[in-house]
Amino acid sequence: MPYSPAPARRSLLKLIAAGPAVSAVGGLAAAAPAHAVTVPAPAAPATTAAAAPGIVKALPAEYFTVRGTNAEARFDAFADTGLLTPAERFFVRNHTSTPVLDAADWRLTVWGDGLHGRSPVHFTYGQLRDLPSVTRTALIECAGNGRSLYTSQQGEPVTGTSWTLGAVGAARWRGVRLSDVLRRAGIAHDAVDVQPRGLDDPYVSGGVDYGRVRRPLPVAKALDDVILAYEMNGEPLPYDHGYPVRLVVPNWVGIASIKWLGDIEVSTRPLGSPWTTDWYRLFGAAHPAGGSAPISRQTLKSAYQLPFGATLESGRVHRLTGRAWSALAPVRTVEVSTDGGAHWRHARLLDTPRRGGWVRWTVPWRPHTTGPVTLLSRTTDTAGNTQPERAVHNTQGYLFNAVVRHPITVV
Ligand SMILES: Nc1nc2c(c(=O)[nH]1)N[C@H]1C(S)=C(S)[C@@H](COP(=O)(O)O)O[C@H]1N2
Ligand SMILES: [Mo]
Repeated sequence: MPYSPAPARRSLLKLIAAGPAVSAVGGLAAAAPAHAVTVPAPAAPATTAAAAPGIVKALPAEYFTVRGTNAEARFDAFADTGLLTPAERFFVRNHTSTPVLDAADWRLTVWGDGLHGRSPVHFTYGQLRDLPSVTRTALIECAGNGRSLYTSQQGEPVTGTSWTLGAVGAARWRGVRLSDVLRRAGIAHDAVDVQPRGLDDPYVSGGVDYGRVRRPLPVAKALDDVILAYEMNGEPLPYDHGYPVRLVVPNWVGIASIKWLGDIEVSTRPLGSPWTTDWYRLFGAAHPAGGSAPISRQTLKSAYQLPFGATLESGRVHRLTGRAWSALAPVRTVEVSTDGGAHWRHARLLDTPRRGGWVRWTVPWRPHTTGPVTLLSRTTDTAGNTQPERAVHNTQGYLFNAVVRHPITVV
């Protein structure tokens, strides 16, 4: 019998009393709980903040572009960040709105026929914090990061949030291994899938209620490197990033990293959800009828930390910078072209490449003529994956991996 999270578990506090505007930013911020247990500090409102319904933190226009219920980080502005993306600069992808939960009455329920005892097992926040902790740096990148380039660069229509390149960030996550939690809950040898589910509101689109955000993971991945994270860059998770506990699924598409974790089903039969059937498969002419298998790993990318349409002065040396990353293997090289792809040279890597992390790179360039220029960058990883000239189209615009054509003007 499917387990349903009790409404009492969702600490919406005074929000419900506040009326129908439960997801209003002001309402959420105003209702930030004053409870004990490490509660993230609400961000100070910025004067330049744009409105994104349901996002708690401030979204200053110099750092974010609001896209519906989501906030994209400005990739060019990553130039002043290090290897870790500060939490207040991290993109937010919300299907509905950020629930303001209270760690003190939060419970994780692990349930399903894939447990020895077959009855649900509960963990409080305190119990999770008492388990051995692990810390690791991982990128979270939306499957649709770069989606708008299918259209702007390849002339192909796609559906979904029109991200440019900023639906990605790197953080140092601390939490407990999902494998430790599943073993303590009594996962059976014949379990094949686990399905984590969020406590945010059910996702309703086009009049269809798809239920709470959830997506199955094969047991092999679940027992490998997945973390139930309660800290991001040394602080409690911010509300928008899954407080009190989220999944972090390294190298997989962002949707796997379920925020505001409420329960995990453990099953002896393969599980599905709209997030593996309707979405997060590759549909279109280049793919099997009915779509590909559900997508899992992210791909590789590189990009300049420069606004699209930037103007650079002719006759002086510019230190161009960017980042490159691959979920498949450590980055090996980054090549750049400042003449639309006719000539390529190597950029200098500033960090030690690591699978699932990014490297910063730099290259000096002295333009001699004026006018429009297309800057290109192309990364290759140690497994031999390289960014192609064109990404293979899919109707929902996932896994864009092509060389980005970055327009600038030399004046
Ligand atoms: N519960 C829940 N988990 C979620 C989502 C969501 O809307 N609800 N969005 C997913 C998607 S599509 C992505 S890309 C990542 C984004 O994580 P972030 O908002 O912390 O950057 O969270 C994932 N986890
Ligand atoms: Mo995503």
